[in-house]
Amino acid sequence: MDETQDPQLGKDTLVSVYKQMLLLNTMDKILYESQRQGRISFYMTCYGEEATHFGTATALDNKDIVFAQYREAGVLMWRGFPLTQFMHQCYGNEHDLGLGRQMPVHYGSKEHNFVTISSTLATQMPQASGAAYALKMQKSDNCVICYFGEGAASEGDAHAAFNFAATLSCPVIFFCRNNGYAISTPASEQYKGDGIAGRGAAYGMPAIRVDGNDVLAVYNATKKAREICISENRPVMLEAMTYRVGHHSTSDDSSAYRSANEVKYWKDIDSPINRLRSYLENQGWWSEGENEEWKAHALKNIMTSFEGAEKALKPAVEVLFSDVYAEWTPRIRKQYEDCMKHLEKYPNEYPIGQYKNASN
Ligand SMILES: Cc1ncc(C[n+]2csc(CCOP(=O)(O)OP(=O)(O)O)c2C)c(N)n1
Ligand SMILES: [Mg+2]
Repeated sequence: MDETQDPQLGKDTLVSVYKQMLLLNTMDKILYESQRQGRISFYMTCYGEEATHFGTATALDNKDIVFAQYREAGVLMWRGFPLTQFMHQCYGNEHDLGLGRQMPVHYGSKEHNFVTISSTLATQMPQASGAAYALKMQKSDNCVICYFGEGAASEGDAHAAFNFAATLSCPVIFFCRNNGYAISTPASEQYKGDGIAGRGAAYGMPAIRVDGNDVLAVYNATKKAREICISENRPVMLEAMTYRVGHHSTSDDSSAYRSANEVKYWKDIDSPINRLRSYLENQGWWSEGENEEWKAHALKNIMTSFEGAEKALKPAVEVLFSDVYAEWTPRIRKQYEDCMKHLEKYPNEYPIGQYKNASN
């Protein structure tokens, strides 16, 4: 390691980062398995990409606005989104901030300046440019960070976002997680050029490419990008080279299109978690005993939140119809009334006892 590049984040911060990486990993394991057992409908793991989450999150200000794709749960975790809320969202229960209207992992939290995730690829990108433009008009000292996959970068919306941000001089970090795959399509079939960073120059943006498995390098690059964004009022393209160790989602089986050896290399040899652990151990800041203790503690906390979320009621049926319009339109009211009549007529066909009663 080049000592001059060490950001000297100190023991407390780096141990917290490492602990959260393990916590995220453990949460992924439990929720992935729970989908396999039919307890939640869907899940996406973050395995292998932990350094991109915590390297950026630690370099940002908590008021910087996050537009994420869907594989960035660690950013939200770092900002203090509680485990219970992660679980409530994946269960879509009555405590979920989105009231069960989204698929699992589509988190959002106004309190944490984390805009709700949308499944439709790249829609967050022009929105991020717009939000950055708004920050600029408000003469704010904050910026926007927009996470996207190298696959999403092939969408038309990505071009619109880059060009608007560049021409309107908006303070936004476009953070590409280049994890090698867009579901089953390898990066080698997605573009012929040199990845995503190379596109920065074409849009008139400074660009940085970084080792996305090195949390300290991601921190340094994000810190620099943020500085440029805010002091010069312009977008920066940041490409983190990493690897998606897990399947794309629970709807995918990646053994159909990549070798077990390829995955093993990134999982065991070049994992961001192992790299940070070596750093901590070399500093004398972490030990095997502490590791085991923390893993057990993390699992226990996750299981407690998990069980609580599983037991909670589903949201009231009524919320299927609310929050689209400030006031219900006659058509929505009619749909609501028809739905309630239907449920009254066939009480045994639906598990209505699992749903919160609108009146309680
Ligand atoms: C507009 C649109 N097209 C296709 C899809 C289906 N889809 C979901 S994720 C994905 C791959 C995205 O890959 P990438 O952006 O590299 O992100 P990663 O999953 O690797 O993190 C595709 C094609 C979608 N959700 N939206
Ligand atoms: Mg990808």
